[in-house]
Amino acid sequence: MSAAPVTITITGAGGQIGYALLFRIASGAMLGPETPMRLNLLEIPQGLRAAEGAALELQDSAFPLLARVEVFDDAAAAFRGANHALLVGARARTAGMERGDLLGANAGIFGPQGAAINAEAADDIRVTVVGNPANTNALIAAAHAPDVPPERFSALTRLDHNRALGQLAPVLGTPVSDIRNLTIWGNHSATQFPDVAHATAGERRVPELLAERLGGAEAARTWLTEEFIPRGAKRGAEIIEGRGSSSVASAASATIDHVRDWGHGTSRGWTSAALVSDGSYGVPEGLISSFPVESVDGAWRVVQGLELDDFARQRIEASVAELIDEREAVRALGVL
Ligand code: NAX
Repeated sequence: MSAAPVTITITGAGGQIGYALLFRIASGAMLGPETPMRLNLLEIPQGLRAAEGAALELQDSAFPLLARVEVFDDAAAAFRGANHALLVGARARTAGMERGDLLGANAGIFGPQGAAINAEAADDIRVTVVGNPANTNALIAAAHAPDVPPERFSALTRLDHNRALGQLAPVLGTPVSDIRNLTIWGNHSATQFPDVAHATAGERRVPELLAERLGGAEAARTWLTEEFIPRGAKRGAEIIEGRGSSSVASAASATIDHVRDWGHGTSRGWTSAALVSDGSYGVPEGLISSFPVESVDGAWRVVQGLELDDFARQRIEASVAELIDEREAVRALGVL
């Protein structure tokens, strides 16, 4: 272990996902077993004690890769020299809160954090936004960081991707590790479109295998539209119903997968991530939307040239329309 430590800033580190994430990062699951790290935990005053408690536990875990852990309530100090920023802390919707209020409250978090990243982070900073509404929060942060190349901003749709894999595997009768080239398109919200049209399981095409397993192409289509897609869209609520709390460990695990693949490359087909659109697949330039992505030499690239049928186009358009609405609402607040 001779490399210089990598600095990782985690916002909302005193929250639930933060707690599930920190120990996996420190164990080396995200950047690999050879990369020492410094962890900067950023919280607001109400969350500081929890973050400090987590920092004590990190110390008590004696992770060999953990060179230092510090807790901050000042964004500029927390992002100083950061190579990775995991923006987890966000303002949750509370009873009676309108969408505009929610977007505005989060703009008040992600705008200043974007500006602090712009001013303080290392030149190779990579930003992963987890806090909801993740796509639009990433858009706001990127807009406040004009010196950071837009492709260094991403929002997490890997949890949606992993959920879709988890749903498909038992129906296909294959392990998740055999399934490749599934895509989550659009927004990390109920409008997201999980697309299996290009997916494979081993040597087989997923649509064909589904038809075989479910008793025909029509039955497979019905399963996709009436079970698979709605269940993915409502999975967060299903978890809340079971656990009494939103997804935490699976969200942390997906964050680890996302950042690991970004740095180390996608070796088993493509995955899904929300990136700044370059206009691919008709998604308006500049929106942060989920795409099929590969990571090559430490950079995400949208997989090009996939054929989309009318059903897929309509689903993607609906989710993109929601992203456009969110962008317009934020513009109306004067944040962009
Ligand atoms: P918690 O409420 O447990 O934790 C959030 C933490 O963020 C709190 O400790 C709070 O003090 C802190 N925080 C708030 N504003 C902050 C700021 N300006 N700077 C630094 N810290 C700040 O929520 P948790 O369950 O950890 O979820 C965190 C976020 O992830 C939420 O927005 C949630 O909706 C979102 N999720 C996103 C997912 C995704 O796939 N993109 C899935 C899981 C999760 O729903």
